[in-house]
Amino acid sequence: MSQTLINPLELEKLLAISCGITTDSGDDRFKAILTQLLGDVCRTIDKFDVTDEEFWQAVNYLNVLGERKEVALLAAGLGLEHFLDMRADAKAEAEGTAGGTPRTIEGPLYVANAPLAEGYTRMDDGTDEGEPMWLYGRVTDPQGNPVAGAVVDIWHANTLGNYSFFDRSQSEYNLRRRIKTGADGCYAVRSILPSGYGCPPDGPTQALLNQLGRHGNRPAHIHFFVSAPGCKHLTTQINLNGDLWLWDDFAFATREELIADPVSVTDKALARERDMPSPHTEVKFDFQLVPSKESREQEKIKRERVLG
Ligand code: MBD
Ligand code: FE
Repeated sequence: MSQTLINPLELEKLLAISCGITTDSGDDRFKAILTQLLGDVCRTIDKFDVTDEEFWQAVNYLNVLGERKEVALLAAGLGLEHFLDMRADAKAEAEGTAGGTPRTIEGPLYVANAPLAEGYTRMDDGTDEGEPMWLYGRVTDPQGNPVAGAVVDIWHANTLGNYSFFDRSQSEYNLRRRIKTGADGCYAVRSILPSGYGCPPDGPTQALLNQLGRHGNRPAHIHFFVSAPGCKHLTTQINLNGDLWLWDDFAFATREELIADPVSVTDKALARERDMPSPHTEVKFDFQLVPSKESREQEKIKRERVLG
């Protein structure tokens, strides 16, 4: 089984030509990376004596993955997106720029340009009879001083675990909003408690997970981009405590510091003050941003994103 048939030198000769090592044009970094990656694929085929049928099945799988637009979903499920976080954390640690609220993955379901409000807004369109949620907190610097003019970009699923835009049955930008903080650094939204997400059961990501004996579920969570001039951009999520999948997220995004407790609010006067139904659930989460002078660090990672 692990008897290889191919001489490594012959493989290197093939790769040198197929990856353009023997030409002057093209991009050297790209050539080097592809040589490594393609070589790893070839060595894997040789090591496991991968059959032609298996190879063409894999080719077809990649086609289906692309057709269904699930490549980013699979990247999350295989832990590749989390691996990028592990590297970013290690880099920040090494550079002495670690600190603030921890990052965790963006995931594949962000939509840019959600409606922008000052201080407070409502995120749900009122059609989903979920548990009303008051989500609020403060953006500060590491010393605890409020950060004014921070933009808190929030997105989350409905009670079925579905996200607007990708779920065409929801209204435009439902459960997606941006809130700009005032002088107190505070943000607050009225929304509904989200449910956890499950991979499309008939999709290629779930099919692969099945072959690995894994599930494709995420605990209930809320996504955030938090940014402000002079601060390092933060991509993160909070997980709602008590969820069955809290420590068994198929996308590896849970972190101890990012767990928030949903608390039942029965104080009628407080509900009235918030213009919320009584009772409702509140979720409080504060963000700490780390200062940064580099404009590249102040923005989210460049990545092709949907524009509503
Ligand atoms: C999600 O909602 C999500 O956040 C991730 C990372 C993957 C799939 C669905
Ligand atoms: Fe999500």
